[in-house]
Amino acid sequence: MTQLHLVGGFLGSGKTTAIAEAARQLLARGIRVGVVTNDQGKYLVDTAFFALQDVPAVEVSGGCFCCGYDDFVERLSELRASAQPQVIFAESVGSCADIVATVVKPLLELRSIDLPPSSLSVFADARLLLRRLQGQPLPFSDDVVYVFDQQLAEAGLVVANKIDLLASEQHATLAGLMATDSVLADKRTRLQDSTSPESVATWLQTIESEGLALAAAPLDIDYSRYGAGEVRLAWLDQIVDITVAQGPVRQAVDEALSRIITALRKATPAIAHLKFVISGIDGEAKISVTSADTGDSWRTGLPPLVGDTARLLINARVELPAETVERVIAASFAGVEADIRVVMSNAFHPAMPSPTLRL
Ligand SMILES: Nc1nc2c(ncn2[C@@H]2O[C@H](COP(=O)(O)OP(=O)(O)OP(=O)(O)O)[C@@H](O)[C@H]2O)c(=O)[nH]1
Ligand SMILES: [Mg+2]
Repeated sequence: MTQLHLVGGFLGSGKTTAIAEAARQLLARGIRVGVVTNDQGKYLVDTAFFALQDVPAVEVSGGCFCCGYDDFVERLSELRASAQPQVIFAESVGSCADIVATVVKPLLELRSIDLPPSSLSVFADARLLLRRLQGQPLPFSDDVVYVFDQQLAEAGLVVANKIDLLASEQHATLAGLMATDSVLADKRTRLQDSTSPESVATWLQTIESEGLALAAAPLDIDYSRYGAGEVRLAWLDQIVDITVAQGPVRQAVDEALSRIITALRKATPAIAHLKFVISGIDGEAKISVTSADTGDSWRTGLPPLVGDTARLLINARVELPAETVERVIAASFAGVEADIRVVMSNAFHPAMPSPTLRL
């Protein structure tokens, strides 16, 4: 029987990182794995990332699982036929909530595909979750924070991720706040570092072994607030070629990324997730920045890029008008000494959520 694990939670919370590590561990045990990625956009860093890790991945793009339920079911069938996975992870787009009513229950009750989900993990960046539970403001508007809260409220298992980025004395504080929170107290929760194989192994054990982790009741959610939160976020997907007269192109790519990150941080603290796949002749790498990240530690992920050209796939999810994000990125490129060609650019705000089904 194929296991289907649903993984949700806010943008940049670490879903893909945890799934990729879990997939590595399963593959090492000889278990076939597949992934369904999901996004409002069509040119997805996450799908490219799973391909880099040799994990079979299909995508539901151009909308969330709930608004593209039929597409989701079709992609699941396609994945089963092509990769015959024994375990499937489905990562919902980080702006999506109400998964229990629109995905879990339809899969359990309608059986249009014989693939009842085994778990629903909802990830949150431990730094944001701690602030939220301490009553401190998050760098997003109230409607976006409403989406963050609703995601947690429907979790079967809450994963407070990136725990390694909190001081050790804050771990107990966070665990204590989760244990006494009116919404989270009844839920299974765990602190996780998804960059640690041991920590991900424990998550995997939890979702594999317990037929738990599916929230019992659908959310009582206000769709106008949820929709308002989604619509406030801008999506920008771009493919950009950067070429210099003589390699390595690394310095120009470093400068382009540095300018984009600095300019977006200046424009807003509400960078939900800014991610890049950088491809050069010597390999590919993913780089991410979220609102909780400061400084330039992103730079450590930059590959050598010894050739004279590199391609960037950019996925920016930021609380700003979409045209502002596009303008800020264009202005950042203008200052870089290199030939920069924008191959594709798509900037938009997601539509109001309109689920295919709601049970
Ligand atoms: N230090 C640390 N970094 C992490 C951890 N989990 C994820 N990250 C980093 O957080 C960033 C975002 O991780 P992703 O896995 O892409 O997050 P995501 O939830 O899939 O993001 P979206 O798909 O855009 O919603 C990346 O830079 C990861 O390397 C963790 O447990 N600890
Ligand atoms: Mg992801």
